[in-house]
Amino acid sequence: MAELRRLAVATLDANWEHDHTVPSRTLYPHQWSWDSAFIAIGSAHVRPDRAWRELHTLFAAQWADGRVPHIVFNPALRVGSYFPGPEFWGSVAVDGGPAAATSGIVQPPVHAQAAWLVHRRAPAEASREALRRLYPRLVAQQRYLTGRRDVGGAGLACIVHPWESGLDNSPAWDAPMDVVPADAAVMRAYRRHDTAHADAAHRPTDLDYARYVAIVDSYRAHSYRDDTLAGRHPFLVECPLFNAALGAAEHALARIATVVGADPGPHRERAARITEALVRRLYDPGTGTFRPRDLRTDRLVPARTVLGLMPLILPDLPARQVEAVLVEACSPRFGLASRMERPLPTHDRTAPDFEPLRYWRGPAWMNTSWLLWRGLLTHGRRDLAAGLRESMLELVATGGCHEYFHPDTRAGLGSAAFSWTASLLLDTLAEG
Ligand code: 9WN
Repeated sequence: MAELRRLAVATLDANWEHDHTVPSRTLYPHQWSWDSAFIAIGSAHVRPDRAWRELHTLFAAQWADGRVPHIVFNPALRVGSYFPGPEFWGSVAVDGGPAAATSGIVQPPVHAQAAWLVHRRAPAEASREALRRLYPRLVAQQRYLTGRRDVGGAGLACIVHPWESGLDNSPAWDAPMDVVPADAAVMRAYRRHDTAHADAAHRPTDLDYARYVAIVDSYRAHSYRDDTLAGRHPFLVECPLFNAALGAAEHALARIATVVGADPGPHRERAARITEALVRRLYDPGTGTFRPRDLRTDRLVPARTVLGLMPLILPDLPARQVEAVLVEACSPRFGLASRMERPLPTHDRTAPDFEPLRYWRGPAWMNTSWLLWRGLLTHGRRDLAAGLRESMLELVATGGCHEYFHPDTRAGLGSAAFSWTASLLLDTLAEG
């Protein structure tokens, strides 16, 4: 355990870049939104100053409308150090964009929960001050997502790009992506940076990338405006992970509000409304699963992925849905148990399109396991939480601080020194 802890701290230190942590020096050399939240949670155990710095730096790039961009670009890096880079997004030309160059899309709002966990780790005047600084920004982030992004008008936030889910090429997006017009040949005009640093067979395909580019092209052409998305935007989906994070953020904000002298009541009310909408819109009583809703067809997507287990992070998830998530998680599809044979995969192991090596289409990832682990603790399932924790530790003990892992052998895949694997390991170790 001491060895694992040392590896995690060394990984985070090596990825620290003056005011933020890069997810990976090779593959992702800028600052990413939900990575920074996960990184702050682990950094709090060893370098609390950096944990707060990480969050402040990210929120300094918040847009006037409240959106927190999914990438904040480091201007010191050479052009071409990541695709798609700042010139592709063109954020500096958009009204309401920050001074820093950023992307124009968001990622799951796990930041309020991160801020709360960082504070709870060592509550002191400095951390209360940090919460006072962040609170209005976190509230603005929620207002953006529950307001402008409620494209379906039913009380949930809609994602406008698979990158916004954080699980970019999950089989959950296959059905909505199939109808996005694109030609893989478009990618000849660009240079993918990821396949120069990772095995192309473990990454999204060129056709996936052609569609990613087409969706951004469409959003950017409308200056990243959200008011007329319905009817014109090629990808509009309500995601269970994203919306579970949205609800959990209101619970965290209620706690933060009591520390900073604000009223927790409205946060609790909003949290209850989000949970109710999530159950109403994304829970399918027929299969007992949560699945994303494609707003263009108004249907739940067919794939059963790890996204469907994420509503467990909501403390007010009704008992019936808690049980349903546990049945799905403990089934052969995901293999959760108090003694786990294999790590938690990101896709249904029994599905014909399960791919053990390709990114979010099967491999085990530390963040989805960590979210489920936190959810199990929230709902008092200590036996299953202990089993999952054991399996997460084994994963890193076998594969190192890799980005993702083979779901059978636990061999490390992707980047070899990945920040959130390291930081969430530190958090997992601390709760032993
Ligand atoms: C696109 C940084 C990010 C993570 C995402 C992960 C991957 C980017 C990419 O890396 O996405 O945002 O280039 O593939 O899918 O969850 O935040 O670690």
